[in-house]
Amino acid sequence: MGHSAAVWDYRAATEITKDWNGINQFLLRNPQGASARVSLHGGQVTSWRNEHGEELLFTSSKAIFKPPKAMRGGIPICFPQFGNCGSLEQHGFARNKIWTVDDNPPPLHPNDSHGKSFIDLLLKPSEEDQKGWPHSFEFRLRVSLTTDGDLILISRVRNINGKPFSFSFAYHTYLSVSDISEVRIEGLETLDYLDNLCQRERFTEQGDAITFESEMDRVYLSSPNVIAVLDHEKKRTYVIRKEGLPDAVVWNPWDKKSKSMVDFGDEEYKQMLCVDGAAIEKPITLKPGEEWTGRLQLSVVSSSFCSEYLNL
Ligand code: TA6
Repeated sequence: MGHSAAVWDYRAATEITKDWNGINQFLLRNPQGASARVSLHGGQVTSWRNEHGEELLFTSSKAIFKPPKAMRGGIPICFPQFGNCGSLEQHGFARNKIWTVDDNPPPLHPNDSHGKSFIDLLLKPSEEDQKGWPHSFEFRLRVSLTTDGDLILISRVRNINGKPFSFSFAYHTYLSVSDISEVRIEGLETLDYLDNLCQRERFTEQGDAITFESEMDRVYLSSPNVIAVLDHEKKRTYVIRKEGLPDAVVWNPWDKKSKSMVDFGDEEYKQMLCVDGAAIEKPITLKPGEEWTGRLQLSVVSSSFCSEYLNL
């Protein structure tokens, strides 16, 4: 009888630990040694490492790990409001909440489970939340790690209310980069964007690729579903694939704003860049019983291979 290759038990590959606030966090691993960590605090991904153990997400050395404030780094989730364009706190309340494990989520496509380490989380509004945002919803989040080391986030927001509601959304993704002045974004050329540094005035992107020499805080509209962030120094490219997320936020605070943020180092803007899959310009509206899905897949490829990704 031939020996079958050791089958990787993905369920067993999920380790539960408690952070220093006693909040559960889940460490997903794959057979190649890559990993991702997700906290019940905000359903926030707080780490994503490649098979060499290199951290791919930025976290500030001054990050505050004290709920309810979301920690500065990883992938906080902005819901049901992006930014301060609404009556709620900046970026909504989801990132400040303690989520629960979803033991029995409605099925996803088999491809979203097969050969992946994953964890399913659930957020339901508290009575307190409903005072500020009077809507009943179920927010299901699956975070998974593939055998290739890709990080996938699948959000499903269901309206279990008696009446329609609308929301905006972003995966506020803090990418770790070697030197911001050596980074370029491809895929957002010629698009219109709302400039948060100019009262959300609308402009059209002129440049071929986006490069950085000052503060940037923009919402690129109707962006393609594949965007590439090229880090020349590290000869690597982040390939961002998104579905159900028409907009892309690009944020780097640069020097002045960095100094104004207590949970961010003055020079740290050089090692991070936020590129968020988002739905902002046209809020998502759900009728009772309807469900929205927003999918983000992050991959890292060596820069010499990136162009073929963009032709998808
Ligand atoms: O567009 C990104 C942004 O809205 C910026 O304006 C900046 O405020 C950033 O998010 C961080 O927000 P936070 O509330 O986490 O400090």
